[in-house]
Amino acid sequence: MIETAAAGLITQGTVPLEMTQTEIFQYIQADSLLSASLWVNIALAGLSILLFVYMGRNIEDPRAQLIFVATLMVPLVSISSYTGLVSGITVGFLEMPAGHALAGAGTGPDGGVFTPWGRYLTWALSTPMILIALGLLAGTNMTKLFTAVTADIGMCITGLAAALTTSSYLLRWVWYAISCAFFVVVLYILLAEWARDAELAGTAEIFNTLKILTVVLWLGYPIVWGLGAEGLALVQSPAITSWAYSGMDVIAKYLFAFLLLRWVVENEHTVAKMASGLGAASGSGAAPADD
Ligand code: RET
Repeated sequence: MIETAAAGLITQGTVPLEMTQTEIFQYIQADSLLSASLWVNIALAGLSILLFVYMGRNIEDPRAQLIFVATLMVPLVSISSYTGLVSGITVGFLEMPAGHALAGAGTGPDGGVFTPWGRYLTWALSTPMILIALGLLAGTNMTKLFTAVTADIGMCITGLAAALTTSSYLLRWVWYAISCAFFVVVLYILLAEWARDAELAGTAEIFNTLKILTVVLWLGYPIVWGLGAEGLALVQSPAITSWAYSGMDVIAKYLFAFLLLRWVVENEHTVAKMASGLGAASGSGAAPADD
């Protein structure tokens, strides 16, 4: 009974059971352009971890330390994410539904489309860390931080749903639209709320640099998804799509983190002077004791 149900799922293309993990691993290694896009990030994430630990060795202010820890989590999640991808654990070949340009015509076995679903899943851990670091830098309050982080997790998980949907082409785009709606919330907080908070907190200069870098790069992700094999399939090569994500990751994660941490090291006193806790900018946090 269970076996019949499972066989049914497989023929509908719902579960990527056509290839073993070893075969997926070998598929990735055989495509040197594709595997290079993953190995490069493993190497850069490793170097970033070492560099950031070194940079943060003398930081003493708790708020600056929290920014460091959140930022350090970004390459830590990244190295795990890319190791999962390169070893084939978090990659599948999914049969696209009717209406999709690659229905039955992907590069995998039986025309399955290369789906690195681990990317979308691990973004749900790494992108909140980026936002927490940015929010702390802007002196945001708890409400805005909570809203940004939860909307961001919503964006990643519904993006994952879009990538995994094989029952209906329309439904893939419905999930995509829901994910974009969450993304709009994140963009609003970054561009409007935190930009204003950072002015009050005295961190506007570095915040604005990081805000522009973040907004411009993050906009690239839904564009790559939309144009790549999982979306409209205008670009069909898994390697090119993977390089697009990997390239954006290098700037959105490692360069972003480096710029932020370098600033925190040089301006620890500014961070320390922000009121303790969240809400430093709006004055809604507890006022520091006057003793
Ligand atoms: C998806 C597809 C669905 C629509 C939207 C997306 C946005 C993804 C973003 C990802 C950012 C990732 C980063 C990772 C760093 O570790 C899921 C591609 C809106 C914005 C910065």
